[in-house]
Amino acid sequence: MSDSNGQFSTSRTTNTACQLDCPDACSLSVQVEHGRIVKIDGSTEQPVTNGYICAKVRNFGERVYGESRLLVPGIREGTKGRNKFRRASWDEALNLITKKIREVKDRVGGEAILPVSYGGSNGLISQDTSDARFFRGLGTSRLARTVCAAPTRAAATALYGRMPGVSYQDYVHAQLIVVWGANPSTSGIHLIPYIYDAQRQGAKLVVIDPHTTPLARRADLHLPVKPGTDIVVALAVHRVLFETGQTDENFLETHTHGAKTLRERASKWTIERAAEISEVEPKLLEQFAELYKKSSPAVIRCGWGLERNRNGGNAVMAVLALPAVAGKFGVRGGGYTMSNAAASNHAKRDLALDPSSWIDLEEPNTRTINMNQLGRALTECNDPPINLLFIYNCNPAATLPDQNRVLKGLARDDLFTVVFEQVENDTTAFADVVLPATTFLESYDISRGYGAFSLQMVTPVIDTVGEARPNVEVFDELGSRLGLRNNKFGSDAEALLRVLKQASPKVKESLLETGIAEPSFGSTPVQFVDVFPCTINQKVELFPKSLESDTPAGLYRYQPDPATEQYPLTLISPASDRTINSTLGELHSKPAFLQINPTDALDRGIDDGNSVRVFNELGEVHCYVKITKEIRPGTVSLPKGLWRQHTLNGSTANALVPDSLTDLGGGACFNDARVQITRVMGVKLQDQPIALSVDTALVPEQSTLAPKTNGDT
Ligand SMILES: Nc1nc2c(c(=O)[nH]1)N[C@H]1C(S)=C(S)[C@@H](COP(=O)(O)OP(=O)(O)OC[C@H]3O[C@@H](n4cnc5c(=O)[nH]c(N)nc54)[C@H](O)[C@@H]3O)O[C@H]1N2
Ligand SMILES: Nc1nc2c(c(=O)[nH]1)N[C@H]1C(S)=C(S)[C@@H](COP(=O)(O)OP(=O)(O)OC[C@H]3O[C@@H](n4cnc5c(=O)[nH]c(N)nc54)[C@H](O)[C@@H]3O)O[C@H]1N2
Ligand SMILES: [Mo]
Repeated sequence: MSDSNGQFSTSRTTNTACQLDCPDACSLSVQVEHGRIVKIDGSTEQPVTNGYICAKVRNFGERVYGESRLLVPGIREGTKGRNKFRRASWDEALNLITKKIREVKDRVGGEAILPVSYGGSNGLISQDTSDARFFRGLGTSRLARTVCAAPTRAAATALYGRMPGVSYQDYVHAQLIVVWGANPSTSGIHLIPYIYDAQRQGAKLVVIDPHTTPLARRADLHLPVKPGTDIVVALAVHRVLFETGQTDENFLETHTHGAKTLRERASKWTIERAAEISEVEPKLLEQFAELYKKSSPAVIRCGWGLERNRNGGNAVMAVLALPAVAGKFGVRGGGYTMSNAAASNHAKRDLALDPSSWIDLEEPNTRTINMNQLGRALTECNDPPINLLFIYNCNPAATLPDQNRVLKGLARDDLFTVVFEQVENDTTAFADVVLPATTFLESYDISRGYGAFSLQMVTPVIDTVGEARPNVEVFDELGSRLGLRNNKFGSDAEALLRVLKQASPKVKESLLETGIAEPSFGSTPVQFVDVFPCTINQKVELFPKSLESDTPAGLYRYQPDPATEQYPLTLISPASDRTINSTLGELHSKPAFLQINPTDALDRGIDDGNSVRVFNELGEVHCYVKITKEIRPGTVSLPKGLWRQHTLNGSTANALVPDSLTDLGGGACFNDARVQITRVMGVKLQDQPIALSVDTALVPEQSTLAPKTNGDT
């Protein structure tokens, strides 16, 4: 938190932290001239950032001052779905919202109101402070925030009680690095130099991914698994470990429960059987098992790509169980890395920063709606129906499964929808009222990454743009207007101080003075030396019995591929380097490409650059194709985070994604869509750069609230 040039000069550089939904949580240095951001760069406050950042955040100023930025509140004009609003004052907009909330609450009850937020790009102040208090006070329906990491969280909690993972910095100590269902070259770039360093020092690299990711290209072994089959790959390795006596019996005895049952469930997964299901050559599976068996330190970077299917939770359990069974803990660079936000049990106790301690109101016992089934909730719920939606920190029209059902729900005339957003997007298109929100460069927050363990201060570097307001103030104000007066959080700065009061003196002082605070176990803990499982007895629960009845097929049991003759291809949609989820999509106008393997393209008479129809019983996407061997046969890929403007018919991958739930945790099955593809005859990208047969009915029109030229400060 320095202001190197003094606060009165026209040019100053301020240190802050990135708040976006990425494991890396970079520390930033932002240069401001005449009140306007001119440069955003990485700083060295957070050691892993090491002075460099991704292009997305480097260019974040384009979003802050961009054409799509919401500058003032707006009230809908005309049909829903068109992003047409008339300008309103905050007072008028908040009055209308208050009136509607009262009306719905009195007529139907609080449960007819549903707050929709996810908050991956929000810190400890801009989510779960005055917003949580407000919705609790109203007794609204509750939302299960399951769109991401629900299965990985369930698995990591059950096995290890969210034990902190191996830090990026310790990857250089590993002899073997396994990158499993993660693509850090896009989704968390600061891990990459540590992996390169380790390779230079002789470490072997294994990548398990249906894509030939940039790391797969540099790997000693690449296992191009069929999506949804990681569970059998991991169980086959367990079987090898158990059958060849390569388990660490001493560790299993002292530190684990349930190894016997895991062994039993793994016993039928011979290499041959696993190879058949995963469609990976048996030789590669064998080599992987051998390499894992003999290497130490060995670390597994488990990502999120493998969780998003019907076997995802069990797959992650089987993967995370490997270091326990093989005895890989207790050395620097050995063990696993999953989400370190999931290490918050440690952090909460240690840093004493726990949302439940500052929301001084119990959650009401109202119904819970799984956000992955929002479309169904909006179109089918009758007990009572949802009459009022309050959307913030989330872009459901673009990011949730079964997009067509979500859009149908959002288009309901009898639904009153508030969207509190930074930019006009696919969701604001359906709003009755839009409210302009600040970005992380305009308000206070406390950022916590899920790669690093540290907490960081997020400091406003510029004044709020237009009439944008921080979440905490708006929910406070709404609470006041509705008579929920108690215990206001105040401004974002006041809320920050209130939250910091809960922290230990050491953490508070460190955050205020240096902008960063580490938990007491430091930033590079060794698993089973510095940190231990937070389960009962501090043991690894290799077979968490309580989950057996929660999983459709039972623990560690594979559920078969749902592909049919009609829909034989698996569609996946991993992270792209252009957006963070859908955030920043407004800055990209180029159309998206579907990646398809040459054999699948040939079978269908598809050439590079053709436009195709990708479809199943839920919907269809019209887009261009890129033929590439980098995606395995039988699997096709579209980027996640697309906006409706990025395809030819206004549908994204989510129009093809079922709203079925993962085996554990109620997660989304984004990588479990089955589709067919046909060529749209005679149309190539170079022939037809603009939309073909676009269904314009729901494609948003031009902006009416955003500035025509770049905004003010
Ligand atoms: N640039 C950028 N960075 C991001 C994000 C972003 O949108 N853009 N999003 C952030 C968020 S919210 C998250 S959760 C993380 C996610 O970060 P990652 O864990 O890297 O997740 P994904 O990009 O979804 O998928 C990673 C890899 O999994 C592969 N995959 C898909 N299905 C399977 C499968 O069944 N098995 C296996 N083994 N692999 C599979 C994909 O091909 C992909 O290469 O990234 C964060 N970082
Ligand atoms: N097809 C497919 N879809 C996916 C996935 C996939 O793998 N495939 N993965 C998904 C994953 S990993 C995730 S995490 C989800 C995320 O899905 P979302 O939660 O919808 O995340 P974003 O798309 O980033 O949208 C967040 C929105 O919040 C707004 N916002 C940010 N900060 C604030 C604030 O302080 N106040 C207010 N009022 N608004 C704010 C931003 O402007 C942005 O529009 O998407 C999922 N969608
Ligand atoms: Mo995510």
